[in-house]
Amino acid sequence: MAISKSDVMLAGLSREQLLDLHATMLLIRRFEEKAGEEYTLGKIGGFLHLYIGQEAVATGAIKPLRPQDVVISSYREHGHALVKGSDPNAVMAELFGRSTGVSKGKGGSMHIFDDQHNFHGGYAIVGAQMPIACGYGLAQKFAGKGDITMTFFGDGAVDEGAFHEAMNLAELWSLPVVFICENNLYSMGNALAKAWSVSSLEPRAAAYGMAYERVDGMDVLAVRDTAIRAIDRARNQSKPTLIEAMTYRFRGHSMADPATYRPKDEVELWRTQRDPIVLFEQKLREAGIDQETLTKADDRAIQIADAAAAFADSSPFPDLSELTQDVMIDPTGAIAWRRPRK
Ligand SMILES: Cc1ncc(C[n+]2csc(CCOP(=O)(O)OP(=O)(O)O)c2C)c(N)n1
Ligand SMILES: [Mg+2]
Repeated sequence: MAISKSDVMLAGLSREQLLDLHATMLLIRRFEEKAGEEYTLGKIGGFLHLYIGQEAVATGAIKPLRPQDVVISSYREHGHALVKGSDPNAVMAELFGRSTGVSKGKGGSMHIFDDQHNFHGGYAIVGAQMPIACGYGLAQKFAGKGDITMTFFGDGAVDEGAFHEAMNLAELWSLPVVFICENNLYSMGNALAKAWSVSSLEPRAAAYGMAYERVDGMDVLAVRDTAIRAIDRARNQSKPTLIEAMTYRFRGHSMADPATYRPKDEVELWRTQRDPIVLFEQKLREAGIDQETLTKADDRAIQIADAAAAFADSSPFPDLSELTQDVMIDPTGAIAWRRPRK
């Protein structure tokens, strides 16, 4: 949205737009912290992969999208869903496995799916979302409405065949897909230097002739700028881009991971010097936004996260009859959906 020159406060954005980015990062942070707490209390089962530390990537990249655009991600996806517009209550209820969850409590943390907001998963298989993103991109290209797909994955996913298949097809077929690798330097306990023969994704993009940009994933404004260029290329030229966002997860791989494989001073450095929210708040204060406004936004994020947990906890588990709903069955030999999509 264009704003008048006098409204510009920082990086071409108005106060309102800047505070929206800030509130969104805080929402993810406080939501994830609450989810971590509830997991420890035994309210959330299965695996739980927190996004804490990486908030600037989802926020900066997804905010400039339109509602019709598709986002598709990995198992570390709560933040992406929240930025795309999913209701925090429904996302938290999904983590709790309740019927009010965004996937009716049958998907859990790794399978958030919200058709209404065009958030199309939540994939637990590393790299699975990338060829699927190409499928969405191909459909969007045929539909000709200018919609695009953005897909998120980790540095571990680029060693999967699926990444290379997707990159090749996206460029070959000129698909409107934005690929965003959230390079947090580790895939589970494996450090990047032990996994990659090169130190950036640039040569891999070059191998497929694809546009590439590397960005500081702890700087929400830089991520936003980079994403806007890639979104524009996808929407107006039907061309893919590979973005490598340099970031760090502040917690273990999942709640089950004590993360002893990372040097303590490295973790400390990222947490204390590179926190994307702290860095952005410094910029906002320098631009003239007072601390009270920032604190109020944080209080609001805490309230939303607490309310989401209370909502989830008071929601029922799915009824037993739900067990056979929304699954593909084949009672007659002909594949049929038990509950056809509307
Ligand atoms: C095909 C496949 N292989 C292995 C796994 C087990 N696994 C789950 S997460 C993960 C690490 C992925 O790391 P990365 O892509 O860097 O994402 P991050 O967890 O850092 O966000 C692995 C190996 C899996 N889920 N799927
Ligand atoms: Mg990683």
